[in-house]
Amino acid sequence: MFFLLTGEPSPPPKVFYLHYSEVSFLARYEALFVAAWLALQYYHYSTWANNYSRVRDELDSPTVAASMRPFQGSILRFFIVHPISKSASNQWNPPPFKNTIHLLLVAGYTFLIGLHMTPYFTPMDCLGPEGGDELSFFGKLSLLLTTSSQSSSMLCCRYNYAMKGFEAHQMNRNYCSGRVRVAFAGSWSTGKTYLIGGLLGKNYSTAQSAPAPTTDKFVCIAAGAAYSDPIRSDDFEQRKHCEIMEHVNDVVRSECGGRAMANVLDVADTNGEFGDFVFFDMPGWQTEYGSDCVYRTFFHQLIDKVDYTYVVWDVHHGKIEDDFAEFFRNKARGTNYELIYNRYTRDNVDMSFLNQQYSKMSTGQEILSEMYTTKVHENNSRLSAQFHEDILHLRSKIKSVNQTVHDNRKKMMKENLIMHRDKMSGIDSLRRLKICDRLINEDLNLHVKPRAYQWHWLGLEL
Ligand SMILES: Nc1nc2c(ncn2[C@@H]2O[C@H](COP(=O)(O)OP(=O)(O)OP(=O)(O)O)[C@@H](O)[C@H]2O)c(=O)[nH]1
Ligand SMILES: [Mg+2]
Repeated sequence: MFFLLTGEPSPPPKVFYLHYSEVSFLARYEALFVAAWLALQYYHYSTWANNYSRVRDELDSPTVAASMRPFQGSILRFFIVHPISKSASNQWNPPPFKNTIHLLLVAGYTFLIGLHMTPYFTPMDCLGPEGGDELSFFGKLSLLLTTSSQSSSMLCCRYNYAMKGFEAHQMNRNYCSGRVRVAFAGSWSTGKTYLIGGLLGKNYSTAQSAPAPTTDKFVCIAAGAAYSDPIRSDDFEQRKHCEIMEHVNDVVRSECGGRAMANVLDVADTNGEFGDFVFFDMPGWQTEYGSDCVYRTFFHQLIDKVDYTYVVWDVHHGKIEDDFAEFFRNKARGTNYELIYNRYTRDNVDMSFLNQQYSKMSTGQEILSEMYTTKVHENNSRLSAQFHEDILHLRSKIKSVNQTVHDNRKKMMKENLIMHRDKMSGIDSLRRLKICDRLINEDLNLHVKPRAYQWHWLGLEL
């Protein structure tokens, strides 16, 4: 039956091929396939059961044939069929093992049907408070048996599961879980570090003996920590907020002949207001970075991988270098980045110059207006009150970025899934495809409440 249906000389690979590489086709006609597998499973099971009942009757009868006797109580009795031919000496021939094929086929179809059922179970690794990472097997098992609702890390974990195997560093994780990552970029000495200090309420600590006027490192600042200092190398709880630095350096290594950026630093800060955020301070862009593969790639990749960038302009010289502006060309102002006019005073803004500079960053015709931009006044004795008000405003703006970022992450995840859904392969591809489709159609939609997965028992997703 199995052979007939597939019509190929080596049929099992053909059926498995469907489950490996043609999953979107398989998913489209799933009901049909499942019905066929069930029918075939039933057919082979009943054939087997029928054969076995005759074997059992024979084995149970007092006049059991000599050739059948060795099978009494043996596990092999499940694999044989009742002998149908006799030898020259009028003895029943040893029974052939023809029932084996039916058992194997039943197992095969059960396996295939199992593949159609696994999509309804959350991947084991995704169950748990932090995607199940730190849980023991029994911890996971106890979670399986309790009802829990869907957390964002579970959404993320299911996304990663669906996208398994597709260029992990490029797209997985960075759109997914974790804190909101906000970078402060711009030319040299425009006040990036100064602004971050204003937001945190104090300068972040790089533990340098002399205060460095110029940022010479890419600094990842994780707020909400128990201490303010460079993160201890074994404090993995804090370090994980900065893991993007390592991902960026992986790309740098692969693009710059194995060389990586050495000037990176992870810093912890006690500020609790931005406990959901990670800030990135960067060296101010200088023209010579454009020709240095390591610097150039690190800048580009970091800007690409953070959720939001503030480009800080000192309005005294609101200049942006051409090669730096290029990193923002395909990004949307307001969604991916925003400009800050730092050291603003009423009389020092030259909008036409700023617009000319801005045009290097954008592909559109949009004109900047002083009214709709983020300004931070010069912090001098005269404008200090204004400065503090601007910082308060910037703080609430950054907190509102949170929503934009989470929406964006969902959009990117959805785009990636749509792009890759037809390319899934592997024995778990049907499961990945269906988890992927549920993410696309339900969980990743912005204005729909994510499913609560009340049927979480045993990780069941219905
Ligand atoms: N008075 C005053 N000084 C400012 C203001 N913003 C920045 N500064 C000063 O400008 C100088 C440069 O500021 P930074 O914050 O170091 O600039 P940066 O963009 O981090 O510079 P790099 O790291 O070298 O790219 C510092 O001496 C700051 O104290 C401001 O609003 N008022
Ligand atoms: Mg700086």
